[in-house]
This record gives sequence, C-alpha cells and structure tokens, in this order.
Amino acid sequence: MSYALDNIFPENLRQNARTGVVSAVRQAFCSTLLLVSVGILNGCAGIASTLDPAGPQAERIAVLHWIMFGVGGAVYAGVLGLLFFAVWRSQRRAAAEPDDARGTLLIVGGGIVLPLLVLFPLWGLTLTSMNEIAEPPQPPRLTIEITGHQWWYEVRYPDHGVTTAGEVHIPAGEPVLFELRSVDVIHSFWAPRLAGKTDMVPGVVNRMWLEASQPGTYLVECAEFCGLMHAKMQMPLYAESPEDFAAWLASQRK
Ligand SMILES: [Cu+2]
Repeated sequence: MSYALDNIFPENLRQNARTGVVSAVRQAFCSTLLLVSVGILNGCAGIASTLDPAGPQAERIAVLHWIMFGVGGAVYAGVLGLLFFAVWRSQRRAAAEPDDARGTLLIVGGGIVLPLLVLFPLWGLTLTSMNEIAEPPQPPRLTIEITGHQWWYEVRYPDHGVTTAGEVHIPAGEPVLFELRSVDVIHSFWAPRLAGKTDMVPGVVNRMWLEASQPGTYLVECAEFCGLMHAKMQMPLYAESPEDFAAWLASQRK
C-alpha cells in the first residue's frame, strides 16, 4: 500500500499545483480582458471624467494618473509574464530541489528592492504634484462660499451680495477660491474635470481653488456618502467668459 501511495501522491500534488497555476493564469487573463473592455466602454471623455481634464489642477492630476497607470500596468504585465513562464517551465521540467540562496535573492530583490525602486519615485512624484497644485498660479480675484446641505448646495458670492443654490457660475481662465462648509454631515466638493476633491465638514471652513481653462458646463458632485440622496447631490458649474460672468452677476444682483 505504502508503495502505491509513494508513487501516486507526489504526482497528484504536482497535478494539483499545475491545475492551480493554470486556473490562476486563466483568471488573470480574464480579469485583464474585463478591465480593458470596461475602460474602453467607459471611454475617457464625458462630463464627469477625470481623464478629460479641463483645468490646470485636473491636468496635473491626470498626468500623475497616467504615469501610475503605466507603471502599475508594467508591474502587472511583468507578474503575468512570470506566471506564464512558471507554467511553461513546470510543464517541461520536473520540480527542482529548492535553492535557498536563489529564494532569498528573489525575496529580497523582488519583495524589497524592486518595490522600493518603483514606489519611491511615485511617492516623490505624488508629493511634487500635490505641491504644484496647492497654490493657484495667481491670487484668485473671486471667492465663492459653498455650503453643503442634505442634499443640495447653497452658493454665495460674498463680495457681490449674491446667493444662489444648485448651480455655480465662475469666470473661465482664472483661478477661483472656494470656501467650503457643511451644515449637517460631511460632504465632499468635487468637479472631476477641474480639480480634486475637498471635504465639506460641519464646523470647519475648507479652502480650495480651481480653474476652468475654457468656458463650458462642468459637473460638481458630492464625493462623500452623505445619506439616501447622496448620488443625486450634483450641480452644474458654468464657466463663462469674464464678460458673460459679469453680466450674470449683474443680473443676479437685481
Ligand atoms: Cu453630500
């Protein structure tokens, strides 16, 4: 009996390992296909697409995104390549005796040195990008106060005595300062094509700036789950030429 087990068991184990690797490769291949097709279907454009930047802040963020996407894609392709190589080799060679020195080299090189070489530059790039978009290129001339309510936005132009709700107008081609508040729960102010997200926290005034390079209609949406109607907490942001914006402001003042 023991004779039979000795012979059959190792072969079973090898078979199991091979089946496991083949199924992992199949899963990795399918998820890659899925990710690529979802990406293509979603497209890179649209009113809420961060991949279609329309202002200096969003452009910087998009560049960072594409660099991270490229590096992440290269790492993913590398891991897939190694996986395919392992399957290919396991079908040609019997399992070799474990080699401790090679194993240690692989763990130190692939598990410590390589991640540090990849992650440190990305970290530096992230800090540089954050620093670059922290301050506007010139001091904003216009301040807009936005207060988050469940589930709408109150919009005030304090220097002009104008208060509106549910839409925001800005002049295109110049930075605008936003003062963000909330009266109930935490919301987050996000215009995906223009800038990153900034939380609206009760009892706190958060400041951020954004700029629309061209006149157009953009979307603002709440990016922090804030209750049942969170998904509907959106408003249009109209970036207008300075003349159109001045005319709109004058009409509101009446
Ligand atoms: Cu909200």
